[in-house]
Amino acid sequence: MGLFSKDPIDSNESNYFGKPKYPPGQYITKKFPVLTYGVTPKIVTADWKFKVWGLVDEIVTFTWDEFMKLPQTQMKADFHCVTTWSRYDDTWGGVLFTDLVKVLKINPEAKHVMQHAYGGYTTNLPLEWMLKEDVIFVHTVNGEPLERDHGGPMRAFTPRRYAWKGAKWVNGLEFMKDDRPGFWEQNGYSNTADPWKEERTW
Ligand SMILES: Nc1nc2c(c(=O)[nH]1)N[C@H]1C(S)=C(S)[C@@H](COP(=O)(O)O)O[C@H]1N2
Ligand SMILES: [Mo]
Repeated sequence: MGLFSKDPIDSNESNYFGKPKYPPGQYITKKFPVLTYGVTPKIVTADWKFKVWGLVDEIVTFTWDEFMKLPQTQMKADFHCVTTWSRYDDTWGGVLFTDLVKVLKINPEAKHVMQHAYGGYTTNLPLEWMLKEDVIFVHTVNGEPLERDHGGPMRAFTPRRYAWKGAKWVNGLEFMKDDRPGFWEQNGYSNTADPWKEERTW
């Protein structure tokens, strides 16, 4: 079998947030392709920093150890890449955005969030969508440390959106009043990125 399996899929199944398990136009893969634009940063956890700025009452910088002291969650979810492959039922471990925000002082004017990453990648989402209960900063996949090519030591993952909405090597969040396009959003990918509506480009 090649990279993509075209086995028949049961389109009656739904996922945990009520959407069909298999979004239109996606193939199942058991491999985990790497999609990186540009360099692959090399970050060790001892040097890793995660900064929160913009419309917050206090700028905060977390070290790795501080981030690990936040509540840790394991979650089964599916990963949809805009280039039409999807991975199903991996277990993702890390810190939920909803747990992170509990220790932040976000200004009520903040309506949008920019994820920033080592290497300069960015991606934007409305704060309301970041607050979905499955948006997670991942350091562990299926019990193993997240591989460097996949964003290790830490990446963001937004299961309800195409995967470019999660920054690999994530190192910060910027809270904003107005929306601003991130890297792929400036280069033709959809701003909203809903796999069930096939919002791939704009
Ligand atoms: N920092 C960074 N994050 C990124 C990307 C990237 O190029 N750089 N690519 C995005 C895209 S387009 C996808 S599909 C996923 C791919 O994740 P993977 O390489 O682990 O499969 O990461 C997203 N996050
Ligand atoms: Mo992608």
